[in-house]
Amino acid sequence: MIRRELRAAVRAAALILSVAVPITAHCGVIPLPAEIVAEVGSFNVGAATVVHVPRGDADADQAARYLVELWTRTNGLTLPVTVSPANPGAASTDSISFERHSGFGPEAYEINVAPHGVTVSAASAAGLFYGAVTLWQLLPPGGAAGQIPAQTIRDMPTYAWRGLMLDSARHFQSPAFIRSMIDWMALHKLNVLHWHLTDDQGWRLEIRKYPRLTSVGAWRVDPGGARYGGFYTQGEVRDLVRFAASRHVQIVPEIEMPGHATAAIAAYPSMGAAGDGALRVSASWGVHTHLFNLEPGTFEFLENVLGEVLELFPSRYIHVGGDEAVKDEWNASPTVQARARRLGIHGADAMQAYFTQKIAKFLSAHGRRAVGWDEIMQPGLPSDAVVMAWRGASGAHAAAIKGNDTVLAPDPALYFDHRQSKLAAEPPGRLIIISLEDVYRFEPGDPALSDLQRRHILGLQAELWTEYMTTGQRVEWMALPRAAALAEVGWSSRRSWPDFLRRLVSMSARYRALNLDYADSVFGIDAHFARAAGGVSVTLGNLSELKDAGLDPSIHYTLDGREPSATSALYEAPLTVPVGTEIRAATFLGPQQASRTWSSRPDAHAGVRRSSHELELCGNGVGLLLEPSTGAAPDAPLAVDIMNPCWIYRDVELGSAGRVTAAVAALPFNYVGLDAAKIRVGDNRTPVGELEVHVDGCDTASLGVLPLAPAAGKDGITELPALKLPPLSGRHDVCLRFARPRLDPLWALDWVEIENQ
Ligand code: TNX
Repeated sequence: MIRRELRAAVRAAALILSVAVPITAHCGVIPLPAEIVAEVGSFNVGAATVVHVPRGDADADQAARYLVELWTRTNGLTLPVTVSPANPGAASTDSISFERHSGFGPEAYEINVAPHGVTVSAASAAGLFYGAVTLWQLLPPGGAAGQIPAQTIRDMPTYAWRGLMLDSARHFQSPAFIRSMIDWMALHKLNVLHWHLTDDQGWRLEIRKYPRLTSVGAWRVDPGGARYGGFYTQGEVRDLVRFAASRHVQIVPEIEMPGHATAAIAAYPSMGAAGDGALRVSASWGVHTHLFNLEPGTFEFLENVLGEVLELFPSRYIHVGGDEAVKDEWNASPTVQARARRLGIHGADAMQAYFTQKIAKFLSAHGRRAVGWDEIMQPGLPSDAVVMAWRGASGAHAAAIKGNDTVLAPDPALYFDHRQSKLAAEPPGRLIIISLEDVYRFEPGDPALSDLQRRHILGLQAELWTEYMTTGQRVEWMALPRAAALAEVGWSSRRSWPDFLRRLVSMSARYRALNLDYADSVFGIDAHFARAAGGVSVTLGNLSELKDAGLDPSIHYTLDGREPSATSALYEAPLTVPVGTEIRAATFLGPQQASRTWSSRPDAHAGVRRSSHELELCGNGVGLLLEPSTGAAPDAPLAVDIMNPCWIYRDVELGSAGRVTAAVAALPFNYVGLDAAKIRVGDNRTPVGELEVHVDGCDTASLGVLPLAPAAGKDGITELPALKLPPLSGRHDVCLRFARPRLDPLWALDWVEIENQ
């Protein structure tokens, strides 16, 4: 009691001296806390600091130990955790105290940093935990001691659901990766891991009653002939669920139905609508047509599966998919049609509604709530079902008006399978750019909703679909730091893009200390080469976005192989260097290095060679960044529109006796559900096909072709023999397109060189 009065007095005094700082860079906290009041002085953290927790308070003890663990990992500082002394007066010097107080919201906390001590107060375990996470970030990363400016932080989230969806079906990640992901989610105060465990390409959850779901459904044969797969045992799942609870992350499992069910039906063909015993787990991407049927035995099967799911996952929410259920098989199946007639259901959409309602009722009866993709919004949807809006935000709007809870998860803004910049360093993914800033500027608020309706928006979530993310490491790159932007949108009531970028520099240092493979795209170096007298002209860039945000970035570089620092040469204008010179460069904000170090040693091809991702695509069908899975690897993934493998190289000087060389890859065409009839094939002149070269348009008579025969049947990247161009002059747009006998293989361009003597 005395303690509290004392604190109130200190606070009142501090208020006189303090200014409610706008958003300031002194705090490296992401997501930005709701309120920060700066005060006078600072608290020294160092080896003498002690962390106190109330006797018998296991939650406070856990939060305190997490703080200590984080400082050990990022600052090499390990502090003792002890029970608070009975006489609080004796504790205040050099101590950090976790305290339990009422009057806080479910995830809210307060941190008071004063020169004589720090207190972290909250009512709940989650509040104490988030207080620890914030306090961890108040100490600059790196040193084993430091100062935290005196301040009071009062914080709570805007939204309760701050999630990431991980697709473990298309590619499988190890339990160790999932554990690490839960850990770094918690560092961003993200609290829902929506775990996409089943799909056409794999069933990844052990179900004791149906062993074929994993013995058959967890394995596929990939295009190259390799068997690919894996699944999580129930023991592994229990461990992960327990670990997630300790990080205040709720795992919401997803079992897809009635579509995205190929793997399950391959394991148990009688559950399928087409009765196809020959169905295999798919190794193709896209929308498949295989659906579960509506027989009583199928619902019994699904309810038994869900029964085991409920035993494993304590989450109140269970996701049952519902997206992209193309109804061809239902429409074509006499059995399904007969069942629908008996049930008095008319039309395929009504059948899906029946499906969802039956499963949602089963979950309600077990005290859980169904979550589904926005296609579940059909007449009769139970009011406790949660709609996950992915086809834009309109599904969330409609759900809120109807009175259903909803989560914003829209494509493309929150689909992290899109690349995040045009830099060569981006791994495979979808070609549309969803930058860090795009995520940061995502607006979850919907002014058209009433207050009552707005309460149905539980929060937001980003999706990590893994068709093109073959490893956990790549998932990490695609997720970070966009998950940091997502976290700030979901948590913070105020936002500032420039300030976020400044705080991200500290956060990046923490990512490095935690060994996380994050993307530095927003700060990364964009390099362009051109041939010049005396060697290669090098242009370094990518600062405009940072400058637009009002920051003052600079690029420093070295030419002697040494690491660049803030005192290395300042890049001001394109440099000309001899061929073979090693250039190292990085982006700096003041003295702090913001990007990773970029390096290159331009060879004789630099300035002439253009990679596919530096060319324009002829159309905008389905743009992807792809790479061959075996054989010679490209420098960067290949940019290709799979509907139209065709590229434009703008404004090339074409003198006489020009030469075109190119490197290509034969990639598997493993896509379904596309309008394949629209893809031009059969226009080849030789059996394998050729790369056609046109100028001033793609429909002009081609100037010549590079036959693909030398690359046929080869893995990886193959350089084709050069094509001599007829005499030409002036600057032209050059179009390169593949003429080929069939869809598979999908020919893709890695790079092209156009030289003229
Ligand atoms: C659509 S979004 C899907 C996924 C794909 C994704 C690729 C949704 C509910 N379904 O099956 O992985 O596009 O971005």
